[in-house]
Amino acid sequence: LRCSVPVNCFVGQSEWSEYFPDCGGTSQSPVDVITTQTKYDPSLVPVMPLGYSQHGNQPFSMHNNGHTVIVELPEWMGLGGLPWFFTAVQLHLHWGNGGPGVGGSEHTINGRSSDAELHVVHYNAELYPNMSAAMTQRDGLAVLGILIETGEETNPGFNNILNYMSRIRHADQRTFIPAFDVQSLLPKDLGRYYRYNGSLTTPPCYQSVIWTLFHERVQISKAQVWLTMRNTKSASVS
Ligand code: SG4
Ligand code: ZN
Repeated sequence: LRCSVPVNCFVGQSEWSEYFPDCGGTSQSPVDVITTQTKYDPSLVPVMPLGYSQHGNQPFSMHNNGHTVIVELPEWMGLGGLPWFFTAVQLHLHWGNGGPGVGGSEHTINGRSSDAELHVVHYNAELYPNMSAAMTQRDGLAVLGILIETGEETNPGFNNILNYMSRIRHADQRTFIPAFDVQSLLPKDLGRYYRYNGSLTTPPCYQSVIWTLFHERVQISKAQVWLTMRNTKSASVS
C-alpha cells in the first residue's frame, strides 16, 4: 500500500502503525474490558464532572471533521476526581455504519459491543498549557467513554446534538448549537467505571489517555440513531 497522504488512504486499522508508530504501541485503545480480569481499586472515587451543567448562553461550535461530529466545549468545564484537574476540550461520537444493533462502539465489555460511543475529551491543565502540548504526554489527556444502547425511548439530552446534525452533513461543515447541559449525556451512576491508561483510538494514537469507561450504558432511541445516520450519509461518521 502506497499513499502520499496517509490519513486519506487507510484501508484498515492494520496499516495505521506503518504511518503512525504510536498505533503499534503497547497501550492501544480501545480495549475489550473483561470484567473478571479487572481489579477493584478503592482509591477510585466517582467521576466528578465540573461545570458541565453551567453551560452559559454562548452557543457551542459543532463541526463534521470527515469522521465524526465534534462539539467544542467551554474551558470552564472540566473533570475532577483524578490526580490533576483536566479541562474539557470537545466531545465526539463513534457510530457504526450498520445502524442500531450492529455495534458501532469502540470499547467492548466482555466481548459485547454497544451501538455507539460518546467520548468527552479533556487535557491535563495542571501540567500542560494546552491540548496540543498535552496530547503527546503520558497523563496528558483524560477521556470519558460512554457506551450507547438503542431502545424505544428518546433521550432528550442527545437531541441537543442530534437535532442539528443535518446542518453538518458534509466534511468540514460547521454550525453553532444552543448551549446545553453536557451532564445530561452521562450515565446516572458516575461511581462505577473502568479506568486504564491507553491511547487515542485513531491516528496519531498517542499513548496519552487516562481512560474512564462507564459501566452503565446510556439509552437513546432507534429513531435517533437512524436520523443521525441519514443526516450524515456523505460524511462517513464513524
Ligand atoms: C476522533 O477521530 C475525533 O474526531 C478526534 O478529534 C479525536 O482526537 C480522535 O477521535 C481520538 O480521540 O477520544 N477517540 S479518542 O481517542 O481528540 C482527539 C479531533 O481530531 C485528539 C479533534
Ligand atoms: Zn473517540
